[in-house]
Amino acid sequence: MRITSADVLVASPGRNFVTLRITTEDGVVGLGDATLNGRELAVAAYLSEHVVPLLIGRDAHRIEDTWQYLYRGAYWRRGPVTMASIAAVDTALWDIKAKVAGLPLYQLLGGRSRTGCLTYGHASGAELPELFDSVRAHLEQGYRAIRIQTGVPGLGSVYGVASSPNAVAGADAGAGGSTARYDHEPARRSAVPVEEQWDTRAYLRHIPGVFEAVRNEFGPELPLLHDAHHRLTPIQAAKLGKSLEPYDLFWLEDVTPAENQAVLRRVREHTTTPLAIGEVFNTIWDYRELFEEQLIDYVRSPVTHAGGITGLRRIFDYAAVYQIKSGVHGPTDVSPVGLAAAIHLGVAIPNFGIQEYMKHSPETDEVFRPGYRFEDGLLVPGEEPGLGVDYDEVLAESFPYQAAYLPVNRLLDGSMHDW
Ligand code: GCO
Ligand code: MG
Repeated sequence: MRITSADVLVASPGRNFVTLRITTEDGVVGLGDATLNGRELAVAAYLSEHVVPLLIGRDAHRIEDTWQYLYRGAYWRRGPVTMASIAAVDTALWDIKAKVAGLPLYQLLGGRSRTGCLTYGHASGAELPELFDSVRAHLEQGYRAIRIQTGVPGLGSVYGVASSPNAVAGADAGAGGSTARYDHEPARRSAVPVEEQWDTRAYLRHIPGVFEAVRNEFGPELPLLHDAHHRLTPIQAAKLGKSLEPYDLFWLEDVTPAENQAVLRRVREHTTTPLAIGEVFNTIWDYRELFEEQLIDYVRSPVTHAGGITGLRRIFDYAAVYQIKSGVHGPTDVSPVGLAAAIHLGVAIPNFGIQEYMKHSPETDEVFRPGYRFEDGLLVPGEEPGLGVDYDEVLAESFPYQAAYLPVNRLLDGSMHDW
């Protein structure tokens, strides 16, 4: 089954997405997500200049061999641009194989292990009353686990807090568009990144009180999560984990910058708060030390950035040896193709933990027409063959790419900090 064409589709229905569409000689079409927030065109160029020419004429059934060919064959390994490109090819080939088999993709991954993927939603508010309203709105929508992010006194806009408390969850954030939402969409449409301010000591003073208030309001049972977004030193992270222990978090995410795996040892020595990391990782090698020393509890990599179904499934199998579970990254910058792939993988693997779910904008869903459903707090894959996503190219063309960036962070003295 030869590949006859591969198209790199860049569009901005609500936000920017890069989608790879592979077509075989029999006319079977597979989709892969290659979106890398704020660096979309780098992946699009890597794909169209260096990957698409190598795909034409290859046997679409040879998924593993194609993965190895693109990974080993580049000589220059790893990195988000390379691995997002490999992920897109891999996901599209799995989509094709499942369509040819006439089965939803999860059937090829071992079949269903569970009804659906438990999700967590993003509640946020600059102040507590808005945060509580946001938690209530998520509970009404059926979410059974909720991420908590708030403003920090003295700081302006901070990571994780939606632009307006009166917003409707799931409405278009527009990556800088006008409609606000409860969910936090950090990318902004502009020629240069927005600059935010950060003060770690103010944050560390504020956050335990927020969780105390949320527990007092919503009780002990609701699973709560929090994202520190790579901003702390090991000892600050240890202190935060310890100070949040009374509030029984489901996880504390990305406490330190992810490059240095060894610093998690210090954090782990001091706290029993479960740790999640890996949304910026892209290969199994990024996890080796963390798994073997059992320094984390949840794996955050998405299909889109970690080499596709093939790459991420290998990571999950390795994690399972150490009782570490999945916690797949599912922000709005992972397209419905990437999310569908995560759902198929999530219902099949033995060590599923939780799936992040922020809901895409209506424009995004109109272009991608995903077959998955959100029901009672779970994401459930559709039963159509393949991934169950159907890209409307004509509609997508009415949403051309617009430059958009994630913010950058500066400390109060003006120096750059991790965002
Ligand atoms: C999350 C992430 C996102 C990222 C974003 C970057 O936990 O969902 O931290 O909010 O910042 O995906 O592109
Ligand atoms: Mg995160």
